[in-house]
Amino acid sequence: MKTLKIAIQKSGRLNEKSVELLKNCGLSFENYKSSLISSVSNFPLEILFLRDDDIPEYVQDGIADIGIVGENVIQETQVEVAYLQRLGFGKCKLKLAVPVDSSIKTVKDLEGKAIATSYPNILKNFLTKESINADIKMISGSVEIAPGLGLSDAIFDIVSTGGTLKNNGLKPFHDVISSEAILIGRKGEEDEELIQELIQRIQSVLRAKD
Ligand code: PRT
Ligand code: ZN
Repeated sequence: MKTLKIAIQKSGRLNEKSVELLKNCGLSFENYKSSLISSVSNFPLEILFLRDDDIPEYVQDGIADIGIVGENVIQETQVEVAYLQRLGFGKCKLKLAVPVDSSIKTVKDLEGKAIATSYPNILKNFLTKESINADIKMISGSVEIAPGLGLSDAIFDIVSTGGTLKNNGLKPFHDVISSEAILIGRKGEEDEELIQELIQRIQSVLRAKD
């Protein structure tokens, strides 16, 4: 491998911290909002700026060698990638929540109910494990308004502070997974020299923060 390619989020919650981490690793690169690809001048690395949802597949398919993405996205896309390093930012939980006055109090109460989410695969796996039959309503954003509109009885969504749930008259009642940003790579390529060099640098940045 002559030049490593890393995929990071183009804009959104993980972009700034991903760029900061790479800069703290001593890597020099231009970070224009308009560019989709940037070359590092002092390390054989190219940075691809992508939608977070596409990052696991780009890594699995070898378009990028490594990537930084939320664990929630990795699990939802159901790709086979190697977890190289947990990065300690972008922390959140995927929770089940209902309107504050709902009669749904436990996971068992979801039997036969409708649940709105942008994470249908993670939810389906969870419900199967719990032996619950529920109607999964896939929506791509603003999941929190679904119960108020009569689309669903419950929601399954990302929560960090809980402020958005509260503002929409919802309360969480069950945590399904915790998530944070992860450095991923292709299985079997973990020992590649350039990847190991970058992991070493990332680990010393993370250690300096503790
Ligand atoms: O454009 P692109 O597809 O790349 O980005 P995106 O809009 O899909 O994702 P983005 O940038 O919103 O989030 C990127 C990643 O950040 C997610 O996949 C998570 O891994 C992580 N993350 C951490 C979060 C949150 N915290 C978070 N709070 N992602 C979303 N949220 C949402 C949450 O769903 C709620 O609607 O932010 C809102 C505020 O949350 P509260 O609980 O603090 O009110
Ligand atoms: Zn996305």
